[in-house]
Amino acid sequence: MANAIRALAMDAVEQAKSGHPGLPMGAADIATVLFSRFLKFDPADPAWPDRDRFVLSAGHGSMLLYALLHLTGYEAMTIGEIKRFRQFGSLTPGHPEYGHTPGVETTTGPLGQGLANAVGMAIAERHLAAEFGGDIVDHFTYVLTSDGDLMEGISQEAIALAGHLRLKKLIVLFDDNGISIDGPLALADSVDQVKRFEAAGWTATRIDGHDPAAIAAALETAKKSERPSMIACRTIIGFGAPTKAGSEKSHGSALGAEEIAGARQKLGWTAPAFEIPAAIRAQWRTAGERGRPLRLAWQARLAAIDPAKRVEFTRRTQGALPADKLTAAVRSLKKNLAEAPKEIATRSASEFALETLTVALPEMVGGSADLTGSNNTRTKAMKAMSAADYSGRFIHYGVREHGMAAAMNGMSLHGGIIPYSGTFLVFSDYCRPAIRLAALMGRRVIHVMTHDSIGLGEDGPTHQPVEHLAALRAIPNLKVFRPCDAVETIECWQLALQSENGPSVLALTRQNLPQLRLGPDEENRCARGAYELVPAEGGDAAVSLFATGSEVAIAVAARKLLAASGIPARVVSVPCFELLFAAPEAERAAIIGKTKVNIAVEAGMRQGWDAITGSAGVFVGMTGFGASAPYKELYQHFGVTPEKVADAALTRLKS
Ligand SMILES: Cc1ncc(C[n+]2csc(CCOP(=O)(O)OP(=O)(O)O)c2C)c(N)n1
Repeated sequence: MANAIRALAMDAVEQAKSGHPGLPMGAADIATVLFSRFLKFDPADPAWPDRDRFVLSAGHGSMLLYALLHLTGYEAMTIGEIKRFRQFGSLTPGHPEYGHTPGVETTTGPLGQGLANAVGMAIAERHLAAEFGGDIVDHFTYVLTSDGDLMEGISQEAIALAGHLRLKKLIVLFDDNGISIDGPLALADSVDQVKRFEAAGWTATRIDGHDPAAIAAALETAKKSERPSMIACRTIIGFGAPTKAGSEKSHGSALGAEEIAGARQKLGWTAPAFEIPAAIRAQWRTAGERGRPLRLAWQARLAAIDPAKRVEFTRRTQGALPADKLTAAVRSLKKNLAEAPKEIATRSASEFALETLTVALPEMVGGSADLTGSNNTRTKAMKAMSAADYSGRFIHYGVREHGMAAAMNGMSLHGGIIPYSGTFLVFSDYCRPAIRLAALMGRRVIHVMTHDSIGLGEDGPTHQPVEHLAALRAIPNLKVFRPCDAVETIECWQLALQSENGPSVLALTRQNLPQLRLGPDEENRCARGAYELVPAEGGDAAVSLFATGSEVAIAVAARKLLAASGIPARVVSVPCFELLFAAPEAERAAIIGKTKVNIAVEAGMRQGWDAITGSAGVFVGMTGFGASAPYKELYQHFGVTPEKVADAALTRLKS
């Protein structure tokens, strides 16, 4: 059975003339034992909520997964798809892509991410089991990792968090082949991975990864462990290849006809390319059918639980929002602000919103990378999640931004949870690879990122984001929200929650801001990405002032100065570029308007703004790094002030 995986991997890579045969050939025995005897799955229902998850963290070994999906009977994964490995539009892209290929649990390729996603999946499993009961939620999360996964820094964050939370249903199979691209691992690494995992609170063991009995025994033991488990499986990369096995030469290129012929001989595999002998195919099909009765039994258990609980479980796992509750929550929050306006930081406005939103949406699971008191992401009622109580809805991620963001992706992929986080905006750099994957996979994860500009003041340039808004806006399918006051903060939260098919970042201030949206207003004015907050007075607008977040108040003050000079100016708040750019052309043109002078105000870099102001527009913001000082002084020093904005408008009007 394992040789069927090896043959398909060799043949598909050969046909594509590119790909990675080494890992599938080396890890074939591990995968065969796992898929034929342990993994709870049903190819007829790839999204069954209580299936075991299998994450191929070493995504370059994608042919391992595609071969398994084909052999166990995932209908879509035909031999034709295997033959079209790495071709445009096939179900067999170079690296596994979530949402593209049924049976692929997460997009992997950037090493380390899959392992950290799996930690999130295992957290989600424990949390939902605590909430809905072990009858309905009770599955394992298995991960296949490579040396590369374990060398990446993110793996340390993931391993430490999993060990701390004692995620006993997480089992890592380490393809311990001692080879990476450059050659033997000894060139760059000498970590004892078993000791490393043990130090992080895992059960860890070392076995022969080509001995099915040893693999099965280790998995049996791991399933009974009270801690997460790591099984280091000593394997030979490219197992079976006569001259390239055990060498980096089998890692990432086609083996060549001669080597493949030699491997067939060595493995005793006589079938032609892409053909699987009937008896072996039948064994694999039997392996694929094991899960059906388990799924049916689970469905019967689900049908037998309290109907209200079943409805809620189904809603949660399908990712459907409780629309009425969300609308009511937003309405009451906005009513409250209309009656008693608040001059608060948007991070505090976010906390104010969360107090109500997290009650309306029990699927929200919050957290912070050790900045809870600064990010304001923990509400009064939220219990911390811990190994002793997985029902807690607040995760103290520790100082692990990257691991946090990747675990959130895993929670979202698992289903049943809308994860949101907290850190400083400047540390979005530490989350970026995972945010990019959330965007690529179209997952609803929400990052609360506070201290969003020089407005944080005395912590200085190391902590003051300047290029981060532009850098985040450059990620496709990511919504970057920068609300200007408490009302916009609520509206942006609503939009982030409703953003079913993509992640969001909420960039929030440390410093207090005036409430600019006054009076009752049920419309979500942030929904179009930008809107005229204050119209021009005393004639048609000669100047449009565009701003986000804390700089909107500066634009409003500049408008007043211009009015005093007899210049009518309008202020457009731009809480979300992505939504504005997604609006129909005519609507976008109307919002942007056609005044003689366009000025953008943002305490960040100019990059990206020309799409709104035009290249002839004026930008008032940052041109380099910030400095350490009280924030009001910094705004003066860097010239992000109403006076500078008004001066710029007057100068431009005269030219
Ligand atoms: C973050 C990241 N950096 C670099 C790469 C490129 N890359 C792909 S596989 C690999 C290492 C291969 O070694 P290993 O993980 O042991 O896999 P094996 O050779 O056993 O297949 C590298 C550096 C990547 N995919 N992701």
